[in-house]
Amino acid sequence: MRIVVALALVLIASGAPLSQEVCLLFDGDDYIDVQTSPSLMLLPPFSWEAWACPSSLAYGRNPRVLEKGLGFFIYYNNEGGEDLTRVGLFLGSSWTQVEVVGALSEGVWTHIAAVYAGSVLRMYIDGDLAAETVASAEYSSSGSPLKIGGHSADYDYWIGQLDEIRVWSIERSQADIQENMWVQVPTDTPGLAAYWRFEEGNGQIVHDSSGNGNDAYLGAGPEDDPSDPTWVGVGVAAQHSTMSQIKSLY
Ligand SMILES: [Ca+2]
Ligand SMILES: [Ca+2]
Repeated sequence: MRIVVALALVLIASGAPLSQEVCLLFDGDDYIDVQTSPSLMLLPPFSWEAWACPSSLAYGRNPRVLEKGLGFFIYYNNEGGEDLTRVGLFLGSSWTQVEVVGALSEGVWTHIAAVYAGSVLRMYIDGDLAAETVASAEYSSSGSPLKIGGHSADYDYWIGQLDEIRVWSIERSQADIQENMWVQVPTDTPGLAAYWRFEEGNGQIVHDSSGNGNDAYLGAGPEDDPSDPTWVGVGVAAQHSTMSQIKSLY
């Protein structure tokens, strides 16, 4: 009976399932710079999320899933063996962040979401609330590019796969996160500021499926270059079977 109920919940989610996915593999010096645009000049509330599958966690610094200058980030910290996954944003004159130990494993896809509505910063791991903190200093929207796979100052590169990166101009509830982490989000979804599905499978351009035009090229330039992440299949769907989807709903 539990399985029947869970499958029903999957089916009522808003988009098509994440199946037959491709994604991008970042090998330790790869990145994507998304130039800022009005849709990415966010003020609270806003939310950001990604699927991440590290191929190595041995890197001794702070590999980035994404970072937007003095704006917001998701990264992994293992500088002293801490094994921390962090989300944060720049408030007032310093970073405010929350963290959780042991959220990531090599070769395993994990969903990381952050929500900031102007007073509390929350982090969700695989749809579960993992950490939160009061955070009420003023947020100034950053005009920096949104860098996927690296630190804004060009270091701390991700080693592994990334997929389904979404930025929202609204507060996403836990139910929103849980219901949509496994499915494609329709282009006209209210509050969807930017959305990279990484479904192109070839070429230099990752398209923004939000409708806001935040397309970007791979690596350092629009031609093939050593900083290009590599198209690989299958993405998120590969390591999350139907059973793990069901498990995630309980
Ligand atoms: Ca994908
Ligand atoms: Ca390139």
